[in-house]
Amino acid sequence: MTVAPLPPLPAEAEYGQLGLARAGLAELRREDPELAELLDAEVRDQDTTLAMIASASIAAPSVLAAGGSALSNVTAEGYPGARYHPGAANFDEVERLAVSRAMDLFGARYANVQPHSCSSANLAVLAALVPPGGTLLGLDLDAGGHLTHGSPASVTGRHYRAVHYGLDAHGLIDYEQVAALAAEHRPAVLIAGASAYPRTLDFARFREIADSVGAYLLADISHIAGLVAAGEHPSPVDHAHITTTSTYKQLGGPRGGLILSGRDHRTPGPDGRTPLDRLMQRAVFPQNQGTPAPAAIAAKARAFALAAEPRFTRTARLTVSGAHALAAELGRLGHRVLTGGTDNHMVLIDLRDSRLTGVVAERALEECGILVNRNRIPGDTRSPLVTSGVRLGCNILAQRGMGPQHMRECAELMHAVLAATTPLSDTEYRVDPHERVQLREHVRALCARHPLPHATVRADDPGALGTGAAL
Ligand code: DSN
Repeated sequence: MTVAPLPPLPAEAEYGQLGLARAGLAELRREDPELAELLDAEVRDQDTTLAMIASASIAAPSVLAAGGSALSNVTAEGYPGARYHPGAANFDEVERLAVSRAMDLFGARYANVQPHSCSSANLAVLAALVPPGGTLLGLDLDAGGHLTHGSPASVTGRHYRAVHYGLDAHGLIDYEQVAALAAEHRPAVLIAGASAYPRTLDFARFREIADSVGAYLLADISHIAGLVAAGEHPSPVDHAHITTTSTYKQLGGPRGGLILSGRDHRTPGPDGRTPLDRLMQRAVFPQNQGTPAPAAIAAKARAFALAAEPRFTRTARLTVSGAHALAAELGRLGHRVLTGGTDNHMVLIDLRDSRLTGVVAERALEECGILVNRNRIPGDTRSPLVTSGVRLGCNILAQRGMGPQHMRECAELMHAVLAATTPLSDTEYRVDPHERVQLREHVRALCARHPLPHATVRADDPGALGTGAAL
């Protein structure tokens, strides 16, 4: 049989990911303008909106490119060097890179980069460490905990006996109560972590309590992972047996999760023999997930590299100092700031003294181009869809280069929107139309002065893709 000569490779610049990205975006524009326009609109909206969502950050174009890369086409269950499918040579190297970068970034001795989210990471960890029907102890959802920390709305509150600790009169974690509940209920796992808690977590204290009852300590740092990586919040990695995090909230990574372990990585699991690192490997695959997401793992590798750079550390510092200033400015304007301030990126506002509910504040602010999210506050009697508070975060403001000196303007803008809002019921409201137009313009101008990094690509940039759409 005669084999025809291979056609020449395409020009260097167009071959590989760059060629794919260009071809993909051109194809989208040509064949699916409706979708292409929505993707472009999203880039424009993100650039012209003041996002203060505490659980969000902006991924760099290279993270988005890795996440949309040809690795998406690889199906390979298992781990590097031990896959259940062929064709994983590049993916093996990418996963090894992601694991070693994650360990370096967090000073960990074990990392698993396969969880599709931190929720799935938590489910895997709990399934490995808590027997069916066993007890776990975590922060109450209403006090700022997370669904997967034993909420009745999650399988973690149905398949386990979930006990919850709460906050003291100042809105701070009540470590005495944690210790008392641990002694009374002897949980298999104690969870340290929160979705809406603006203060520093004392991981050493949590570990002492876990040790006093023979529990494993799971630290879920989804909301503060960037601060931990940058040294702006104490690290739990050598205090907790296992640490979990999502990779998008504060790490500028793709949607995904991560499991870490530090000095306890060889500590035996519940069977008294299997070390925790081996237990976690099995817990993720095959016990809780099948195929990993190779392109997302490439994007994690890229995000971990960026998070190790000095620029990330500078942004993390700006995030914390900005949040501190934002809390102070909002307090000055008469808003009730929970716990009186913040130690991290997050500010929680209690709206109960105002005429507005959380959902009304959220929607009115969104109309004027400011994104915050409604949040229940301790003792809230309103439903999670309505709530009596809002949660703000400074991750994205800091990525825009906005720090303490810009927070007066941000706080005054928020205050002006809320003052221009007339509630008609718990969910209905009216924003003064004249004020709305003016405030929206003000927000747009503020965003233009502090554009998102990389939101626009210069036409003369050799890497320009000719569209604002993410890859
Ligand atoms: N856990 C949700 C939050 O805190 O906003 C989404 O990641």
